[in-house]
Amino acid sequence: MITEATAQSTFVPNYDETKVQPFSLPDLGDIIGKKITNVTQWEEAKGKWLQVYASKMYGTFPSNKVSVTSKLVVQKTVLNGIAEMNVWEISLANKVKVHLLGFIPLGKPVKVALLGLNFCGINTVFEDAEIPVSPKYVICNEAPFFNNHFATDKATGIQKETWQIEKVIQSGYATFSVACADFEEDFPDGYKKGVRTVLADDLNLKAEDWTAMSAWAWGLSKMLDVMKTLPELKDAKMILHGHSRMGKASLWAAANDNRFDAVIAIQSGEGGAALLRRNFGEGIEPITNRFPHWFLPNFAQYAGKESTLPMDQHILLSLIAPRPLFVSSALDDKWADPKGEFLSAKEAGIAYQLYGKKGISEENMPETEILVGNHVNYYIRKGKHEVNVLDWDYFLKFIPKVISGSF
Ligand code: GTR
Repeated sequence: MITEATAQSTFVPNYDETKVQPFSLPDLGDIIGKKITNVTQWEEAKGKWLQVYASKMYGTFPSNKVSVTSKLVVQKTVLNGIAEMNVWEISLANKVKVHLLGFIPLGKPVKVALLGLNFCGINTVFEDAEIPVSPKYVICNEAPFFNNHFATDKATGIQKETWQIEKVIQSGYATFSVACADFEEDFPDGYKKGVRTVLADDLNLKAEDWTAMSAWAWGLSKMLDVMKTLPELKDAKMILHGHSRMGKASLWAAANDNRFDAVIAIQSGEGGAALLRRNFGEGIEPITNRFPHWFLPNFAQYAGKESTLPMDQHILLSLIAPRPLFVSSALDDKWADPKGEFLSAKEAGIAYQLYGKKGISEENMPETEILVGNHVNYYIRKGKHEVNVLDWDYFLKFIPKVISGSF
């Protein structure tokens, strides 16, 4: 049975650096009982850490294969002829229908394809009336764009600032988006109509073996299956990006699927890049109370006892090594604990070093709008919890380095 939140939260977030309790972080080698000094040992430890995350936090990431078939339902030239917009109707195991929206620059080889989950339906990402309106429950609910949590055709393009499709295309990159709700609607009972229930037999998993976070992460992998078949993308690096809860899912997806060549985790906070042991901003108690479907029920038991967890989130980031990683924060997004995101990204550098790559050498958090790091990048800007055009300026500085491999 899947439990739902019942307890009233008494959680009071700490926003005072002087009240952050001292903590020490688990070592990468803890899981194999010895200090890790080379990639072979780390590769062995990696499998075990993935198991820890799968059993304590995110649940199983499915390994059974399912059929993934796609049918192009919309194709047109957009943005004054510089890109082709496509919508594919994708069928998972001939049971679950997903819509993937993809923009491919025309007339030049594509070196990068971005993929991200959207919160509120593919028609919010770009203004075009031909993009189908999702029939799924979404967390957005602002009238007149949404009606009782269902997108209307008025929602077309309302999140275009977040996605910056035109800017990305002008930089020469392809960009793809899929709604998290196509895999699982984002509420505690969402699993009942999502992949965790409908594909239970195909994946040989019970709904409670995994979580919404794993369903979204696995969904990204299935979209990658389709993207890998597109001739235009045959030489493209595949870069995952995600904001907030979608940032958490992106990190978990990339940890499991190394076909993702790089990850941009934007303000992913608690359960994403931020250290769980740092008592600042959101904690395990509020996140598991408000979103019991995101994590396994046993994760909630670590609220207030974070130091007893075998892992912390620098290890999730380490699982992405040696692939380039970009962790980004926003100054006013204290709930996501920017410093906890920075420290975690910095600590993950240890895994990158095993591969001869460099993480972040700066000891302290950088000032706003200064990009630091090498294979692990970090930046914080002024302002709130959102993705904006300034963020994209920084992501677009990172992407050429992913292409060239030199940081
Ligand atoms: C918040 C949640 C965060 C973050 C955010 C979002 O309510 O507490 O962990 O995921 O939602 O996804 O925007």
